Amino acid sequence: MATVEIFSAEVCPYAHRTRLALLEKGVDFTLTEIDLKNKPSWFPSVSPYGKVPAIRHNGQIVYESAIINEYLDEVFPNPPLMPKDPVRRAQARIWVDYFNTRYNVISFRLIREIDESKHPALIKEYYDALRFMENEGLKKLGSGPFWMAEGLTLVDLALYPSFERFATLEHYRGVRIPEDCARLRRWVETMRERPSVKKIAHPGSFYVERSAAYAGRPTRAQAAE
Ligand SMILES: N[C@@H](CCC(=O)N[C@@H](CS)C(=O)NCC(=O)O)C(=O)O
Repeated sequence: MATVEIFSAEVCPYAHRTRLALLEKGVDFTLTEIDLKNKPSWFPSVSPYGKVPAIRHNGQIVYESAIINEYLDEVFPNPPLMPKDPVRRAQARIWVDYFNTRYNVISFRLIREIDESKHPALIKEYYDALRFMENEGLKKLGSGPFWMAEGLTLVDLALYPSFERFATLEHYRGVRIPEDCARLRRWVETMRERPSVKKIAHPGSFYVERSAAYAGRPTRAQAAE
C-alpha cells in the first residue's frame, strides 16, 4: 500500500495526534511541515479547511484529525486502536468528541485570554473539566492506565498532545493537575513513557516559548484549585 503523506505542523496538537497514530501503526509516511503563518498556495488542494493535519493516501485526501485517525485505523488494522465492542467504540468516540468540543476549547480559551480579571472563572472551568475527565471518564471506563481499559486507543492519542503542552498552562496560568485527579496523573505518566510519544516529544519549554505571543503574562500566584 502506498506511503501516507502527512501535512503537519510541529506546534499543532491535532497534527501530533496523527503523527502518533502513524508511529503506533508502524506505517511509512512522508511529512511536509506547513508554516501556518505562511501557508503554501497549494495547501487548500490537500486541506480544504486550510488546517493541519491532512493526509494524502492512494491519491485521496483525508482531513480532520479524529477522522484521519479512524481512517488510519481502518486501513492499517494492526495494531487495532479502537475497542471491538460497539458500546466501547461509542464511548471512545464520546471521549474524542469531548476533547475536541470541550476540553480543548476550555484550555485554548484559558491560554489565549490575556485579560487577567477573567482568569479565575476560566481556571475554575478548566479544573471542572479535569475533574469531569477523572470521574466520568477514567474512573468509570475501567482500571486503566489507558483511557479505555482495552489498552492504548485513539482516545489516548487524541488527548495526549494537549497534555504534552500542559507546561504552557502551568507556566502562564499557574494551573496543575489536582491531587484528586490521581488517575489522570497516572495516565499522563503512562503516556509519557510510550515509545511513539518519546520519539517525537518536545520539552515543555518548547511549547512555553511558542505560546508567548498569545498567552500574555504568567500568572504570579498559584491558581486556586
Ligand atoms: N478540527 C481540526 C483542528 C485542526 C487545527 O485547528 N489546526 C490548526 C493548528 S493547531 C491549524 O491548522 N490552523 C491554521 C488555520 O486555522 O489557519 C482537527 O482536528 O484536525
